Amino acid sequence: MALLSFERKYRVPGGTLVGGNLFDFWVGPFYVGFFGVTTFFFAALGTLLIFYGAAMGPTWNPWLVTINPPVVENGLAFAPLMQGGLWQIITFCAIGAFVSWALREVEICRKLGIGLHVPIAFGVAIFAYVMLVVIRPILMGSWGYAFPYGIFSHLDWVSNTGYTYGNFHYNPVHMLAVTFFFTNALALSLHGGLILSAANPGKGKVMKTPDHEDTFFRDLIGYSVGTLGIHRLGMLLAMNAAFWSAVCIGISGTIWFDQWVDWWNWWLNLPIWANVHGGING
Ligand code: UQ2
Repeated sequence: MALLSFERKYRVPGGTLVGGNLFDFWVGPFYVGFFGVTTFFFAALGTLLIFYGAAMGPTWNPWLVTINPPVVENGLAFAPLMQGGLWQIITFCAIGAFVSWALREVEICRKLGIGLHVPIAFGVAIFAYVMLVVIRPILMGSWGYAFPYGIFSHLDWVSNTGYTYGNFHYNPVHMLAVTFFFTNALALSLHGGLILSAANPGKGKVMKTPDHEDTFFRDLIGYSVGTLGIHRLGMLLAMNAAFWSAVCIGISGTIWFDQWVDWWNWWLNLPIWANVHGGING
């Protein structure tokens, strides 16, 4: 079955969360739905406001254009448009667009009768963004702690925020998140490599099967996680990477205020050696 006729077979009505069948239609290959309309609205408005902010700013250099949040002194109040108000509206549009996109995914899943794994995984990425620009700023009492929307400016924010806590690599939850990111890269490179190796056995030869994939890893390490298992593992690793990233920044400046290296003093202060002569407590 050609791809388009296959898709037409599964272009079923229903499964919408809101709006009944009012928005239950496609534009070309794209399902619209109520949340397609809201995604388009928020994305278009947010993008226009970014260009408006750029037009009001000192440069069109795409590396340097930045839409800054209000100053810290502004607290949690609404700010004048050119002093962070634009950032506040753009943030609202961004969250509106991301959540709309996730709900449009949910509607498509319901139409197809498949699980909600994709929107749930995307939800963790949205959570990480919301942690940075809403939850943490509110817990710290000012929108000024959120990051600016610009290529260089957001990198400067990450650098400054990291150094505010000494060396962020000493944040134990940052360690956990980074470990998930790296393990995710390992798992995807193993998986991508394995699939491509089975699909490309050499010119003129027939593609190999999952049996060959299992056998490769059983020969190599005595274990195959399996064709379904590798995707479960991938989802687990990716979601944990995003989740613990959100937690590691969320606890910085809200429940932990010191240099992150000082967190490890609990180790130095363990009673086994804390009061040993010549130790850190004399
Ligand atoms: C596998 C398998 C796949 C895979 C991969 C493996 C047939 C096509 C990559 C091997 C993965 C293992 C053993 C898990 C490694 C664990 C971590 C934490 C990286 O067995 O089944 O399906 O793609």
